[in-house]
Amino acid sequence: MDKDLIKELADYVHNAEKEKQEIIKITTERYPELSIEEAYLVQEELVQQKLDAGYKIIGPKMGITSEAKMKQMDVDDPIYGYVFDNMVVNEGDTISISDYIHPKVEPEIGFILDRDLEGPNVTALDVLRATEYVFPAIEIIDSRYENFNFTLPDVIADNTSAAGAVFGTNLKRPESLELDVVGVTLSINGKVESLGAGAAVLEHPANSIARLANMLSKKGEKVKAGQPILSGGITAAVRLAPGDFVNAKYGGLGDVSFFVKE
Ligand code: OOG
Ligand code: MG
Repeated sequence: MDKDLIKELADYVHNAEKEKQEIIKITTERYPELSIEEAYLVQEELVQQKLDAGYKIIGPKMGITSEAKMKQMDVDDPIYGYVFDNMVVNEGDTISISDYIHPKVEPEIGFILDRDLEGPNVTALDVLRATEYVFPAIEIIDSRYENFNFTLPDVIADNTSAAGAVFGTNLKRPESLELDVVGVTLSINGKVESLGAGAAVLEHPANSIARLANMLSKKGEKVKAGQPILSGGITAAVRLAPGDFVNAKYGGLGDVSFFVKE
């Protein structure tokens, strides 16, 4: 795959994000043979374009780490992408639906490490020993592809649909909780739309961060201390509409919420 094609595909997805205009997925006809390795090259180019535009990486995110997400999206392998500074939504804030294409939300458990983790042999135990805090979070995803329809390479090239992140401020030490049995409800306007427990994410959310460290090591990168890291949606994602009050409430980990307007 030559540099021109990588750039062309990154431009294609990046323009859709900037113009909030959905596009036909890459593998439909632009480049049906896009492999997972190539898709990460497109993602790297997209990330570089954002950095060149002055945006900053806040932290990495894992995706497709639960059965619920695999079933909903019809893809079946964990992937990673990046949350940028312009995607961060403060707890209690209001977002405009018009800033997105067709946004959805999913509840996630966030991690902050106090030391870097470098693969390839990182385990969940290593992650827990390196975790300073865990916190409640909501990810806003907004696939740039028509109808949220994509293959694994397509969604990797699209920075794993990253569009927004609400990081809760209720920080807890990891040893104060059993993250696999922490339950969560995702409610819209007071009605529970989805629910699950931490174990939905690769049996324990720490496995997801270990997987991230091991995947990043393939390109010589580490999971860095101090960054908020999203471990992946616990439940299927739920579509947003103007007027929504979105709340994710966790057992022992508090809650996080925000509003949606036109
Ligand atoms: C891809 C992003 C998946 C997660 O937590 O599973 C993701 C998508 O569903 O559009 O962020
Ligand atoms: Mg997610």
